[in-house]
Amino acid sequence: MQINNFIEGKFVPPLDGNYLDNYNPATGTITSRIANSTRKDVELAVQAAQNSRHYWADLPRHERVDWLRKIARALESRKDEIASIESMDTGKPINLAQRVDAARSISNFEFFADHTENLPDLEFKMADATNYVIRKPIGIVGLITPWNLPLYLLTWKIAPALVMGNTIVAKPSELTPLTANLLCEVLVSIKFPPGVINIVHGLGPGAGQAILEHPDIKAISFTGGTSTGKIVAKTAAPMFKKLSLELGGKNATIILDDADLPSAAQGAARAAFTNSGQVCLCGSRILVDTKIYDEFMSLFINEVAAMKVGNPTEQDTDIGSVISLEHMEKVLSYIELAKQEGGKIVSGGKRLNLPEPNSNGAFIAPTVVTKLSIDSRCATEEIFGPVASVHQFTGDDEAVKMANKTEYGLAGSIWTSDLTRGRSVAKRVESGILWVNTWLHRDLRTPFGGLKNSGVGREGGDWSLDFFSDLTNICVKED
Ligand code: TXE
Repeated sequence: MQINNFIEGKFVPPLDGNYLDNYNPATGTITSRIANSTRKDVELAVQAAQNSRHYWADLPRHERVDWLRKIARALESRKDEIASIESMDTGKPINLAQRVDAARSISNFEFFADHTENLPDLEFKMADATNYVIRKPIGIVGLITPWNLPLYLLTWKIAPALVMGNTIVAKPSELTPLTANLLCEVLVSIKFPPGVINIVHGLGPGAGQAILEHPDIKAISFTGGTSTGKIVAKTAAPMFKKLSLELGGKNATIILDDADLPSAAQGAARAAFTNSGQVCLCGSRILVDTKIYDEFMSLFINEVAAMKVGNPTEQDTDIGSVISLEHMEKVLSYIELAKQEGGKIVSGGKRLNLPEPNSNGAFIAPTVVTKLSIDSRCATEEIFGPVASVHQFTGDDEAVKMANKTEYGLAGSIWTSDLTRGRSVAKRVESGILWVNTWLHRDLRTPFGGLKNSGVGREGGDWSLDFFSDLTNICVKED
Protein backbone atom coordinates (compact mmCIF):
# COMPACT_ATOMS: atom_id res chain seq x y z
CA MET A 1 0.00 0.00 0.00
CA GLN A 2 1.48 3.37 -1.00
CA ILE A 3 0.35 6.45 0.90
CA ASN A 4 0.63 9.58 -1.20
CA ASN A 5 -0.03 13.20 -0.36
CA PHE A 6 -3.54 14.59 -0.76
CA ILE A 7 -3.30 17.95 -2.52
CA GLU A 8 -6.02 19.89 -4.38
CA GLY A 9 -8.41 16.95 -3.91
CA LYS A 10 -6.07 14.41 -5.53
CA PHE A 11 -3.61 11.78 -4.28
CA VAL A 12 -0.21 12.86 -5.58
CA PRO A 13 3.21 11.23 -5.11
CA PRO A 14 6.03 13.18 -3.44
CA LEU A 15 7.89 15.22 -6.08
CA ASP A 16 11.24 13.61 -5.18
CA GLY A 17 9.69 10.15 -5.27
CA ASN A 18 10.99 9.16 -1.81
CA TYR A 19 8.98 6.94 0.53
CA LEU A 20 9.28 5.71 4.13
CA ASP A 21 8.34 2.25 5.40
CA ASN A 22 5.37 2.19 7.76
CA TYR A 23 5.11 -0.64 10.30
CA ASN A 24 2.46 -2.46 12.27
CA PRO A 25 4.18 -2.30 15.69
CA ALA A 26 2.27 -5.31 17.02
CA THR A 27 3.72 -7.64 14.35
CA GLY A 28 6.83 -5.78 13.18
CA THR A 29 5.68 -6.10 9.57
CA ILE A 30 5.71 -3.34 6.97
CA THR A 31 2.13 -2.45 6.08
CA SER A 32 2.68 0.46 3.74
CA ARG A 33 5.09 3.03 2.37
CA ILE A 34 4.37 6.70 2.90
CA ALA A 35 5.46 9.80 0.99
CA ASN A 36 8.62 11.29 2.45
CA SER A 37 7.68 14.82 1.43
CA THR A 38 9.91 17.84 1.24
CA ARG A 39 9.50 21.60 1.18
CA LYS A 40 8.49 21.35 -2.49
CA ASP A 41 5.49 19.18 -1.66
CA VAL A 42 4.50 21.55 1.14
CA GLU A 43 4.69 24.41 -1.39
CA LEU A 44 2.21 22.56 -3.66
CA ALA A 45 -0.12 22.04 -0.70
CA VAL A 46 0.07 25.71 0.29
CA GLN A 47 -0.73 26.77 -3.28
CA ALA A 48 -3.77 24.48 -3.25
CA ALA A 49 -4.87 25.91 0.09
CA GLN A 50 -4.35 29.41 -1.33
CA ASN A 51 -6.42 28.66 -4.46
CA SER A 52 -9.43 27.54 -2.40
CA ARG A 53 -9.06 30.03 0.44
CA HIS A 54 -11.53 32.69 -0.74
CA TYR A 55 -14.12 30.20 -1.92
CA TRP A 56 -14.13 28.46 1.47
CA ALA A 57 -13.96 31.67 3.55
CA ASP A 58 -16.84 33.24 1.60
CA LEU A 59 -19.17 30.25 2.04
CA PRO A 60 -22.00 31.05 4.48
CA ARG A 61 -21.13 29.40 7.79
CA HIS A 62 -24.17 27.12 7.67
CA GLU A 63 -22.80 25.59 4.45
CA ARG A 64 -19.50 24.85 6.18
CA VAL A 65 -21.50 23.31 9.05
CA ASP A 66 -23.30 21.13 6.51
CA TRP A 67 -19.95 19.95 5.13
CA LEU A 68 -18.80 18.95 8.62
CA ARG A 69 -21.93 16.84 9.00
CA LYS A 70 -21.38 15.24 5.57
CA ILE A 71 -17.83 14.29 6.62
CA ALA A 72 -19.12 12.87 9.93
CA ARG A 73 -21.74 10.76 8.17
CA ALA A 74 -19.22 9.44 5.65
CA LEU A 75 -16.75 8.57 8.42
CA GLU A 76 -19.57 6.90 10.37
CA SER A 77 -20.17 4.56 7.43
CA ARG A 78 -16.50 3.47 7.61
CA LYS A 79 -16.03 3.49 11.40
CA ASP A 80 -15.18 -0.21 11.71
CA GLU A 81 -12.49 0.26 9.06
CA ILE A 82 -11.15 3.32 10.87
CA ALA A 83 -10.85 1.30 14.07
CA SER A 84 -9.09 -1.68 12.47
CA ILE A 85 -6.69 0.52 10.48
CA GLU A 86 -5.92 2.66 13.55
CA SER A 87 -5.30 -0.48 15.61
CA MET A 88 -2.95 -1.84 12.92
CA ASP A 89 -1.06 1.45 12.62
CA THR A 90 -0.61 2.03 16.37
CA GLY A 91 -0.74 -1.43 17.95
CA LYS A 92 -3.59 -0.32 20.21
CA PRO A 93 -6.37 -2.82 21.07
CA ILE A 94 -9.25 -2.89 18.58
CA ASN A 95 -11.84 -2.26 21.28
CA LEU A 96 -10.01 0.94 22.29
CA ALA A 97 -9.73 2.04 18.66
CA GLN A 98 -13.49 1.45 18.26
CA ARG A 99 -14.60 3.08 21.53
CA VAL A 100 -12.18 6.03 21.51
CA ASP A 101 -10.38 6.72 18.23
CA ALA A 102 -13.10 6.00 15.67
CA ALA A 103 -15.93 7.36 17.79
CA ARG A 104 -14.16 10.64 18.61
CA SER A 105 -12.96 11.17 15.02
CA ILE A 106 -16.64 11.29 14.05
CA SER A 107 -17.93 13.21 17.05
CA ASN A 108 -15.28 15.91 16.58
CA PHE A 109 -17.02 16.91 13.33
CA GLU A 110 -20.52 16.54 14.83
CA PHE A 111 -19.59 18.55 17.90
CA PHE A 112 -18.13 21.54 16.06
CA ALA A 113 -21.05 21.53 13.61
CA ASP A 114 -23.52 21.68 16.51
CA HIS A 115 -21.37 24.14 18.47
CA THR A 116 -21.16 26.69 15.65
CA GLU A 117 -24.59 26.23 14.03
CA ASN A 118 -26.25 28.77 16.32
CA LEU A 119 -23.24 30.70 17.51
CA PRO A 120 -24.57 33.78 19.35
CA ASP A 121 -23.53 37.19 17.99
CA LEU A 122 -20.96 38.83 20.27
CA GLU A 123 -22.13 42.41 20.92
CA PHE A 124 -21.12 44.88 23.63
CA LYS A 125 -23.44 47.84 24.02
CA MET A 126 -22.27 51.23 25.23
CA ALA A 127 -24.47 54.25 26.00
CA ASP A 128 -23.74 55.74 22.61
CA ALA A 129 -22.33 52.88 20.57
CA THR A 130 -22.46 49.14 19.92
CA ASN A 131 -19.45 46.88 19.52
CA TYR A 132 -19.89 44.00 17.08
CA VAL A 133 -17.29 41.21 17.50
CA ILE A 134 -16.83 39.01 14.46
CA ARG A 135 -14.67 35.95 13.89
CA LYS A 136 -12.80 36.17 10.58
CA PRO A 137 -10.93 33.23 9.02
CA ILE A 138 -7.18 33.38 9.56
CA GLY A 139 -6.45 31.96 6.08
CA ILE A 140 -4.17 28.92 5.68
CA VAL A 141 -3.47 27.01 8.94
CA GLY A 142 -0.84 24.33 9.59
CA LEU A 143 -1.77 21.27 11.68
CA ILE A 144 0.88 18.86 12.99
CA THR A 145 -0.26 15.83 14.95
CA PRO A 146 1.25 12.85 16.82
CA TRP A 147 0.96 9.07 16.71
CA ASN A 148 -0.91 8.23 19.87
CA LEU A 149 -4.46 9.15 18.79
CA PRO A 150 -3.89 9.80 15.09
CA LEU A 151 -7.30 10.52 13.51
CA TYR A 152 -8.86 11.63 16.81
CA LEU A 153 -6.30 14.44 17.29
CA LEU A 154 -6.15 15.36 13.59
CA THR A 155 -9.93 15.81 13.32
CA TRP A 156 -9.97 17.66 16.67
CA LYS A 157 -8.07 20.37 14.82
CA ILE A 158 -9.49 20.00 11.29
CA ALA A 159 -13.15 20.42 12.35
CA PRO A 160 -12.87 23.84 14.06
CA ALA A 161 -10.30 25.10 11.52
CA LEU A 162 -12.73 24.27 8.70
CA VAL A 163 -15.89 25.65 10.24
CA MET A 164 -14.09 28.94 10.98
CA GLY A 165 -13.41 29.29 7.26
CA ASN A 166 -9.73 28.36 7.04
CA THR A 167 -7.97 26.11 4.54
CA ILE A 168 -5.56 23.49 5.82
CA VAL A 169 -2.11 22.00 5.32
CA ALA A 170 -1.76 19.10 7.78
CA LYS A 171 1.01 16.60 8.52
CA PRO A 172 0.14 13.49 10.52
CA SER A 173 2.88 11.59 12.32
CA GLU A 174 5.05 9.54 9.97
CA LEU A 175 4.36 6.58 12.28
CA THR A 176 0.60 6.66 11.77
CA PRO A 177 -0.48 7.98 8.35
CA LEU A 178 -3.21 5.47 7.46
CA THR A 179 -6.38 6.94 8.94
CA ALA A 180 -5.49 10.41 7.66
CA ASN A 181 -5.38 8.75 4.24
CA LEU A 182 -8.79 7.19 4.86
CA LEU A 183 -10.14 10.66 5.72
CA CYS A 184 -8.89 11.87 2.32
CA GLU A 185 -10.69 8.97 0.61
CA VAL A 186 -13.84 10.08 2.42
CA LEU A 187 -13.34 13.67 1.23
CA VAL A 188 -13.13 12.42 -2.37
CA SER A 189 -16.24 10.25 -1.91
CA ILE A 190 -18.36 13.21 -0.79
CA LYS A 191 -16.84 15.56 -3.41
CA PHE A 192 -15.44 17.88 -0.73
CA PRO A 193 -14.11 21.11 -2.31
CA PRO A 194 -10.55 20.43 -3.54
CA GLY A 195 -7.68 22.32 -1.91
CA VAL A 196 -9.51 23.11 1.34
CA ILE A 197 -7.87 20.20 3.19
CA ASN A 198 -4.38 19.14 2.10
CA ILE A 199 -2.42 16.34 3.77
CA VAL A 200 1.36 16.13 3.37
CA HIS A 201 3.06 13.03 4.78
CA GLY A 202 6.64 12.83 5.97
CA LEU A 203 9.18 13.46 8.69
CA GLY A 204 9.08 16.24 11.23
CA PRO A 205 12.38 17.97 10.37
CA GLY A 206 11.46 17.69 6.67
CA ALA A 207 7.81 18.29 5.76
CA GLY A 208 6.93 19.34 9.31
CA GLN A 209 9.58 22.02 9.52
CA ALA A 210 8.59 23.30 6.05
CA ILE A 211 5.03 23.82 7.30
CA LEU A 212 6.30 25.74 10.32
CA GLU A 213 8.43 27.98 8.13
CA HIS A 214 6.04 28.68 5.26
CA PRO A 215 5.18 32.42 5.28
CA ASP A 216 1.65 31.88 3.92
CA ILE A 217 0.70 29.57 6.80
CA LYS A 218 -0.53 31.98 9.46
CA ALA A 219 -1.26 29.68 12.40
CA ILE A 220 0.20 26.43 13.71
CA SER A 221 -1.72 23.97 15.88
CA PHE A 222 0.67 21.31 17.20
CA THR A 223 0.21 18.28 19.43
CA GLY A 224 3.27 16.27 20.32
CA GLY A 225 6.30 16.14 22.57
CA THR A 226 7.52 19.08 24.62
CA SER A 227 10.96 19.02 23.00
CA THR A 228 9.43 19.27 19.53
CA GLY A 229 7.06 21.91 20.87
CA LYS A 230 10.12 24.05 21.60
CA ILE A 231 11.25 23.71 17.98
CA VAL A 232 7.77 24.65 16.78
CA ALA A 233 7.70 27.73 19.00
CA LYS A 234 11.25 28.81 18.08
CA THR A 235 10.45 28.62 14.37
CA ALA A 236 6.94 30.05 14.28
CA ALA A 237 6.96 32.70 17.00
CA PRO A 238 9.36 35.16 15.25
CA MET A 239 7.00 34.97 12.25
CA PHE A 240 4.16 36.02 14.58
CA LYS A 241 2.11 32.97 13.67
CA LYS A 242 -0.70 32.06 16.03
CA LEU A 243 0.45 29.06 18.07
CA SER A 244 -1.41 26.30 19.87
CA LEU A 245 0.89 23.81 21.61
CA GLU A 246 -0.52 20.66 23.25
CA LEU A 247 2.55 18.94 24.65
CA GLY A 248 3.56 16.27 27.16
CA GLY A 249 2.37 15.53 30.66
CA LYS A 250 3.40 13.76 33.88
CA ASN A 251 0.01 13.63 35.50
CA ALA A 252 -0.83 12.72 39.11
CA THR A 253 -3.59 10.38 40.21
CA ILE A 254 -4.23 11.38 43.84
CA ILE A 255 -5.92 8.83 46.13
CA LEU A 256 -7.15 10.61 49.27
CA ASP A 257 -7.71 8.70 52.53
CA ASP A 258 -11.51 8.72 52.13
CA ALA A 259 -11.56 7.40 48.56
CA ASP A 260 -13.79 4.51 47.49
CA LEU A 261 -10.79 2.22 47.05
CA PRO A 262 -12.13 -0.35 44.56
CA SER A 263 -13.22 2.36 42.11
CA ALA A 264 -10.05 4.38 42.78
CA ALA A 265 -7.88 1.33 42.04
CA GLN A 266 -9.76 0.66 38.83
CA GLY A 267 -9.60 4.35 37.84
CA ALA A 268 -5.88 4.57 38.61
CA ALA A 269 -5.14 1.47 36.50
CA ARG A 270 -7.21 2.78 33.60
CA ALA A 271 -5.57 6.21 33.80
CA ALA A 272 -2.09 4.69 33.91
CA PHE A 273 -2.34 2.00 31.23
CA THR A 274 -4.94 3.05 28.65
CA ASN A 275 -3.31 2.99 25.18
CA SER A 276 -0.21 1.52 26.90
CA GLY A 277 0.22 4.79 28.76
CA GLN A 278 0.59 6.66 25.46
CA VAL A 279 -1.92 9.41 26.13
CA CYS A 280 -0.73 12.85 27.24
CA LEU A 281 -3.45 12.71 29.93
CA CYS A 282 -2.32 9.40 31.44
CA GLY A 283 -1.88 9.24 35.21
CA SER A 284 1.73 8.04 35.38
CA ARG A 285 2.30 9.10 39.02
CA ILE A 286 -0.06 7.61 41.58
CA LEU A 287 0.00 9.44 44.93
CA VAL A 288 -1.64 7.52 47.79
CA ASP A 289 -2.35 8.57 51.39
CA THR A 290 -0.23 6.41 53.69
CA LYS A 291 -3.30 5.53 55.75
CA ILE A 292 -4.85 3.49 52.94
CA TYR A 293 -1.70 2.59 50.99
CA ASP A 294 -1.61 -1.17 51.68
CA GLU A 295 -5.29 -1.70 50.96
CA PHE A 296 -5.11 0.41 47.80
CA MET A 297 -1.98 -1.37 46.53
CA SER A 298 -3.48 -4.85 46.81
CA LEU A 299 -6.58 -3.73 44.89
CA PHE A 300 -4.49 -1.79 42.34
CA ILE A 301 -2.05 -4.66 41.65
CA ASN A 302 -5.02 -6.98 41.11
CA GLU A 303 -6.46 -4.53 38.57
CA VAL A 304 -3.13 -4.42 36.73
CA ALA A 305 -2.69 -8.19 36.82
CA ALA A 306 -6.16 -8.61 35.32
CA MET A 307 -5.24 -6.56 32.23
CA LYS A 308 -4.79 -8.77 29.20
CA VAL A 309 -1.74 -7.88 27.13
CA GLY A 310 -2.21 -9.46 23.75
CA ASN A 311 -2.89 -9.39 20.08
CA PRO A 312 -4.58 -6.02 19.51
CA THR A 313 -6.95 -7.54 16.95
CA GLU A 314 -8.62 -9.64 19.67
CA GLN A 315 -11.68 -7.99 21.18
CA ASP A 316 -10.76 -8.84 24.78
CA THR A 317 -7.24 -7.41 24.65
CA ASP A 318 -6.75 -4.54 27.11
CA ILE A 319 -3.13 -3.64 26.33
CA GLY A 320 -1.58 -3.81 22.88
CA SER A 321 1.92 -2.94 21.72
CA VAL A 322 3.58 0.43 22.08
CA ILE A 323 4.05 2.52 18.92
CA SER A 324 7.41 1.16 17.79
CA LEU A 325 10.39 -0.99 18.75
CA GLU A 326 12.39 2.24 19.15
CA HIS A 327 9.84 3.64 21.61
CA MET A 328 9.76 0.25 23.40
CA GLU A 329 13.53 0.52 23.94
CA LYS A 330 13.06 4.06 25.32
CA VAL A 331 10.42 2.86 27.78
CA LEU A 332 12.48 -0.21 28.80
CA SER A 333 15.45 2.08 29.45
CA TYR A 334 13.28 4.05 31.90
CA ILE A 335 12.38 0.79 33.68
CA GLU A 336 16.12 0.05 34.05
CA LEU A 337 16.63 3.61 35.28
CA ALA A 338 13.87 3.13 37.86
CA LYS A 339 15.81 0.23 39.37
CA GLN A 340 18.98 2.34 39.48
CA GLU A 341 17.02 5.12 41.18
CA GLY A 342 16.01 2.77 43.99
CA GLY A 343 12.62 1.80 42.61
CA LYS A 344 10.99 -1.56 43.29
CA ILE A 345 9.20 -3.21 40.37
CA VAL A 346 6.04 -4.71 41.88
CA SER A 347 4.38 -5.61 38.58
CA GLY A 348 5.56 -6.09 34.99
CA GLY A 349 8.95 -4.56 34.22
CA LYS A 350 9.84 -6.28 30.99
CA ARG A 351 9.20 -6.84 27.30
CA LEU A 352 6.59 -9.52 26.60
CA ASN A 353 7.25 -12.01 23.82
CA LEU A 354 3.89 -13.01 22.46
CA PRO A 355 3.18 -15.96 20.14
CA GLU A 356 2.74 -15.48 16.37
CA PRO A 357 1.77 -13.22 14.69
CA ASN A 358 3.03 -10.93 17.47
CA SER A 359 6.42 -12.49 18.26
CA ASN A 360 8.19 -9.45 16.77
CA GLY A 361 5.81 -6.94 18.33
CA ALA A 362 6.76 -4.12 20.73
CA PHE A 363 4.90 -5.32 23.84
CA ILE A 364 5.70 -4.20 27.39
CA ALA A 365 3.94 -5.58 30.48
CA PRO A 366 2.09 -2.89 32.45
CA THR A 367 4.72 -1.89 34.98
CA VAL A 368 4.28 -0.55 38.53
CA VAL A 369 7.23 0.90 40.43
CA THR A 370 7.24 1.80 44.14
CA LYS A 371 9.82 3.38 46.49
CA LEU A 372 10.96 5.97 43.95
CA SER A 373 11.64 9.49 45.14
CA ILE A 374 9.10 11.99 43.79
CA ASP A 375 12.17 13.92 42.52
CA SER A 376 13.60 10.95 40.61
CA ARG A 377 13.95 11.15 36.84
CA CYS A 378 11.36 8.39 36.41
CA ALA A 379 8.88 10.37 38.49
CA THR A 380 9.50 13.70 36.74
CA GLU A 381 10.18 12.88 33.08
CA GLU A 382 7.46 11.84 30.62
CA ILE A 383 8.00 8.14 29.83
CA PHE A 384 4.89 7.86 27.65
CA GLY A 385 4.61 4.09 28.10
CA PRO A 386 2.93 1.52 30.38
CA VAL A 387 4.93 2.55 33.46
CA ALA A 388 3.44 4.08 36.62
CA SER A 389 5.18 5.01 39.86
CA VAL A 390 3.34 4.92 43.20
CA HIS A 391 4.24 7.35 46.01
CA GLN A 392 2.91 7.79 49.55
CA PHE A 393 1.86 11.07 51.15
CA THR A 394 0.38 12.17 54.47
CA GLY A 395 -2.43 14.70 54.18
CA ASP A 396 -3.73 16.85 51.34
CA ASP A 397 -1.00 19.51 51.56
CA GLU A 398 1.75 17.00 50.90
CA ALA A 399 -0.29 15.42 48.10
CA VAL A 400 -0.58 18.78 46.33
CA LYS A 401 3.10 19.55 46.87
CA MET A 402 4.11 16.22 45.32
CA ALA A 403 1.64 16.53 42.44
CA ASN A 404 3.17 19.91 41.52
CA LYS A 405 6.79 18.67 41.63
CA THR A 406 7.09 18.34 37.86
CA GLU A 407 7.81 20.71 34.96
CA TYR A 408 4.57 19.58 33.35
CA GLY A 409 1.06 20.78 34.17
CA LEU A 410 -1.46 19.07 31.93
CA ALA A 411 -3.95 16.93 33.86
CA GLY A 412 -4.68 14.95 37.02
CA SER A 413 -7.39 13.12 38.94
CA ILE A 414 -8.41 13.17 42.60
CA TRP A 415 -10.25 10.24 44.24
CA THR A 416 -12.27 11.01 47.37
CA SER A 417 -15.75 10.53 48.82
CA ASP A 418 -15.97 14.25 49.69
CA LEU A 419 -16.56 16.17 46.43
CA THR A 420 -15.96 19.57 48.06
CA ARG A 421 -12.60 18.33 49.30
CA GLY A 422 -11.89 16.91 45.84
CA ARG A 423 -12.57 20.24 44.15
CA SER A 424 -10.47 22.20 46.60
CA VAL A 425 -7.49 19.84 46.14
CA ALA A 426 -8.03 19.97 42.35
CA LYS A 427 -7.84 23.77 42.37
CA ARG A 428 -4.39 23.59 43.99
CA VAL A 429 -2.90 21.21 41.45
CA GLU A 430 -1.00 23.18 38.75
CA SER A 431 -2.67 21.55 35.76
CA GLY A 432 -5.11 22.59 33.06
CA ILE A 433 -7.47 19.62 33.35
CA LEU A 434 -8.56 17.86 36.55
CA TRP A 435 -11.03 15.09 37.19
CA VAL A 436 -12.65 14.13 40.52
CA ASN A 437 -13.55 10.41 40.82
CA THR A 438 -13.18 9.83 37.12
CA TRP A 439 -10.65 10.11 34.27
CA LEU A 440 -10.80 11.05 30.58
CA HIS A 441 -14.47 11.99 30.96
CA ARG A 442 -14.71 14.63 28.24
CA ASP A 443 -17.15 17.47 27.53
CA LEU A 444 -15.85 18.94 24.26
CA ARG A 445 -17.14 22.40 25.22
CA THR A 446 -14.56 22.71 28.00
CA PRO A 447 -11.06 24.22 27.65
CA PHE A 448 -8.40 21.54 27.02
CA GLY A 449 -4.70 22.22 27.51
CA GLY A 450 -1.88 22.53 29.99
CA LEU A 451 0.34 24.85 32.00
CA LYS A 452 4.13 25.01 32.30
CA ASN A 453 5.86 22.61 29.85
CA SER A 454 2.56 20.99 28.85
CA GLY A 455 1.91 23.69 26.32
CA VAL A 456 0.37 27.01 25.38
CA GLY A 457 -3.27 27.75 24.67
CA ARG A 458 -6.50 25.81 24.94
CA GLU A 459 -8.52 23.67 22.53
CA GLY A 460 -12.18 22.74 22.78
CA GLY A 461 -15.47 24.58 22.29
CA ASP A 462 -15.14 28.34 21.95
CA TRP A 463 -11.39 28.16 22.62
CA SER A 464 -10.88 26.25 19.36
CA LEU A 465 -13.11 28.72 17.52
CA ASP A 466 -11.16 31.67 18.91
CA PHE A 467 -7.83 30.06 18.00
CA PHE A 468 -8.89 29.32 14.45
CA SER A 469 -10.26 32.82 13.78
CA ASP A 470 -9.09 36.42 13.84
CA LEU A 471 -11.38 38.16 16.31
CA THR A 472 -12.33 41.61 15.06
CA ASN A 473 -14.29 44.32 16.88
CA ILE A 474 -16.38 46.87 14.99
CA CYS A 475 -17.51 49.76 17.16
CA VAL A 476 -20.45 51.71 15.69
CA LYS A 477 -21.22 55.12 17.15
CA GLU A 478 -24.97 55.69 17.50
CA ASP A 479 -26.66 59.10 17.65
O1 TXE B 1 6.23 13.36 19.15
P1 TXE B 1 6.88 14.42 18.24
P2 TXE B 1 6.41 11.85 18.98
C1 TXE B 1 5.42 12.96 23.64
C2 TXE B 1 5.91 11.70 24.24
C3 TXE B 1 6.66 11.06 23.11
C4 TXE B 1 7.34 12.28 22.55
C5 TXE B 1 7.78 12.02 21.14
O2 TXE B 1 6.81 12.02 25.29
O3 TXE B 1 7.63 10.16 23.57
O4 TXE B 1 6.32 13.29 22.58
O5 TXE B 1 6.64 11.47 20.45
C6 TXE B 1 6.24 16.25 14.05
N1 TXE B 1 9.04 20.40 12.88
N2 TXE B 1 4.09 12.86 23.05
O6 TXE B 1 7.67 11.43 18.25
O7 TXE B 1 8.27 14.13 17.85
C7 TXE B 1 6.23 14.73 13.92
O8 TXE B 1 6.50 14.33 12.60
C8 TXE B 1 7.73 20.12 12.66
C9 TXE B 1 3.03 13.54 23.73
O9 TXE B 1 5.12 11.45 18.36
O10 TXE B 1 6.62 15.65 18.96
C10 TXE B 1 4.80 14.42 14.35
O11 TXE B 1 3.91 14.62 13.27
N3 TXE B 1 7.13 18.98 13.04
C11 TXE B 1 1.97 13.91 22.73
C12 TXE B 1 4.55 15.45 15.44
O12 TXE B 1 5.51 16.48 15.25
C13 TXE B 1 7.87 18.06 13.69
C14 TXE B 1 1.53 12.74 21.90
C15 TXE B 1 4.72 14.88 16.84
O13 TXE B 1 6.00 14.33 16.89
C16 TXE B 1 9.24 18.27 13.96
C17 TXE B 1 2.69 12.11 21.29
C18 TXE B 1 9.82 19.50 13.52
N4 TXE B 1 11.12 19.78 13.71
C19 TXE B 1 3.94 12.20 21.87
N5 TXE B 1 9.70 17.16 14.61
C20 TXE B 1 0.70 14.45 23.38
N6 TXE B 1 0.78 15.59 24.05
O14 TXE B 1 -0.36 13.86 23.22
C21 TXE B 1 8.66 16.31 14.74
N7 TXE B 1 7.55 16.84 14.17
